[in-house]
Amino acid sequence: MTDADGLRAEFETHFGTAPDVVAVAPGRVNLIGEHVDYNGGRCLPMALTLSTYAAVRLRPDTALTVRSRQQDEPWTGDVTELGPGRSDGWVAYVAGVVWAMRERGIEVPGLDVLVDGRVPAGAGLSSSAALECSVALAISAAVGRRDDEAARRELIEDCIRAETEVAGAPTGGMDQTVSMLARDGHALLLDTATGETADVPWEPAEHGLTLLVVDTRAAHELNDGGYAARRASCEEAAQRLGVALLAEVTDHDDALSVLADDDVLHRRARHVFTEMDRVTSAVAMLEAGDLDAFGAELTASHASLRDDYEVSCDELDVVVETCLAHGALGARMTGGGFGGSAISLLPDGAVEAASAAVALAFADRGWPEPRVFTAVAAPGARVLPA
Ligand code: GAF
Repeated sequence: MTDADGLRAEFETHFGTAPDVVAVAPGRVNLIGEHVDYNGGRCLPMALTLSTYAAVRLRPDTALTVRSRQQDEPWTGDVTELGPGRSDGWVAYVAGVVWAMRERGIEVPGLDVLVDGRVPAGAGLSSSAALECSVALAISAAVGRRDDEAARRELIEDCIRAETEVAGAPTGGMDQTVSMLARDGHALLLDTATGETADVPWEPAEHGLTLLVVDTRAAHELNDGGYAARRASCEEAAQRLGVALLAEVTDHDDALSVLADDDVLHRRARHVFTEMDRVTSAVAMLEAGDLDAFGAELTASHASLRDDYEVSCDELDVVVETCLAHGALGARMTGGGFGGSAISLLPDGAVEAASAAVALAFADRGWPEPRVFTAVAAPGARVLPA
């Protein structure tokens, strides 16, 4: 039985009939371009095979029932009474999407929803975007909307509103965009200033390399203040520099001298400026097939996130140091930070030893065993055939 078949069967058990639509949407890792999406910069995420499934059935009334295979209790409400402050926890991501779609004028009636989240929550792998995007795409298909890039871009905006306005995590949109638009075998180069995207081939196996993901299991939340504080610093720096977004600054040295009197703002802005430059070099290195140089950009990104942006933690630093000591071409934390996951680009033959060394380093420090897996670039969200 496939994951989708299992979900359909469970949906029928709970709701008495089959779902109208089942959709799936992936989590992600970001290869490079961290904390630049809310600054108008470019980032390079890729979708994971780890995904969330959503089964949806339209109702003849306005009742909304949301169930999760990972939660015991269902949540019930009414689609006419959703919005900021009306739901919390994991339900806010689902109810938020329904609210945002209705706000946009889509006639979403009452719904029965069952989700199956296979992206570990709190791992910095965008379980929330996977949840939002699977639900949004399933509802969109169920109400008979077309599925093309323009429609998906509207759904991305709905998912971002769900996350920022209903779930209360002031995130930047990278995760929803890659979950909706990723292509198999490619990373997605997203220019957050224009919304333009380009598919960048990501096939490290052709170079004898593997991308390793390590979920440190160190707590990671995007709506507990640290993330918002970083975003606020960037906004303050932009204001002092007279621009709307830091990506608009053309003379970085000059801007940094303007911010020199405020050590924190100076370092936050320096991370953003240098990270935007690293994305440009990293993409050029990838296109040139120079994975050694690409890896060096990853490691430099980590140092900047650790020292200037201060969003790393001991667990992430230990993963990076251990992987580098075991032959990684590059390694860095990925996603928002404050815990969560790190990525490492390793020669195929070094993966086993590096994984074992990371596990040992964690055990030595009395930390929970990390979750370690290899990742290929997977496709974005899709509706599954009935
Ligand atoms: C999280 C956010 F959701 C993204 O929007 C992005 O800001 C990322 O942290 C940091 O690059 O994943």
